[in-house]
Amino acid sequence: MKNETPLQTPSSSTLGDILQTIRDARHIVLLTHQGPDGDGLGAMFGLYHTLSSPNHILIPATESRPGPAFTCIPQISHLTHNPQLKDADLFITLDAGEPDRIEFYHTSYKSRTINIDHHPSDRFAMLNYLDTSVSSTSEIISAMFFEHKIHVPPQAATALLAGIFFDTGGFQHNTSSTTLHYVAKLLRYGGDLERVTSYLKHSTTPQALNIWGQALEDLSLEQSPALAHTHIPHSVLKSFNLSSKDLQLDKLALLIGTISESSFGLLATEYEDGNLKGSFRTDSFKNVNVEQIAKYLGGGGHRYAAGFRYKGSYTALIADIRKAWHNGKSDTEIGSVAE
Ligand SMILES: [Mn+2]
Repeated sequence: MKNETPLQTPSSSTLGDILQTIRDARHIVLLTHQGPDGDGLGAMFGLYHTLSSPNHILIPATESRPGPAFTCIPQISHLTHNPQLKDADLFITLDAGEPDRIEFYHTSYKSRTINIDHHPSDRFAMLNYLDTSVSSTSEIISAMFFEHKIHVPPQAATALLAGIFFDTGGFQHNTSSTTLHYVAKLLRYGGDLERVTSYLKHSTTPQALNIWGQALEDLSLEQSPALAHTHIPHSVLKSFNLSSKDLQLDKLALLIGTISESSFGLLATEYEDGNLKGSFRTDSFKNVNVEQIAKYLGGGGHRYAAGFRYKGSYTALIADIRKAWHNGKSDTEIGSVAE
């Protein structure tokens, strides 16, 4: 932590303070770091599409033109490369890191600047909201909207999904259960993740994303063991009338296995009434052997990916997994969780 300067104390602000300051301003310029990326642009356009109104002008501005992949962000053509900086009563710097990396930024704007970032950064602005524990600046903007019950239009939802997708490498790292919960909410607000992923050359069907969104909203985290789990009831599966392959449930299971607060993940699919198919996934660094737990349940697989079939309710299954875990504690193969 660096010392704050005594003359003008840069403050740590809440998302509520920040929202109020944005609402009180009329002419707001949105800025990000040089060579704008998916997160900086996603956060910018999340704000732009949500908060713009005739009396409330938001201007997303970059010096350089972003790469063609970012045309997945709706109306990115509204980006200005020649903004009217004099007229601005507020600047918002997004995903910026240090002030000298920010396009169009000048230190004289400090008393009119809000800095929102997930990088370690000096508190160089009047209001600063810094959280290095989250995936992205777009996740912070999503939190601000959801915590204050602000309606997020579909175009903003798509922009924020693009930001989160970009900074997590397609949910491969820094992805917490909160990140995925926000992703689910953004999908429900009409965010088009398919548009985002297809621009980044990963094609996933709308039906798959729809069912993923439903499953991720129901995600739970257990403490002991640290299991992230969700299930797809038979009624939901039937309504899609597609195979688990078409719904890309293997990718969903993989995604649940990446959640940072958990040691392993479970996706349970009720393929017939009262019959579940379970998929465990984990990462090598988490030091859990999911094959041992699957074996206990009559299945198999390998250390990092294993499956089983189970007759009974989802609740009973979770209880049995807990039992398997605690019985296996003496067997270091199952329970040797790195702390
Ligand atoms: Mn970022």
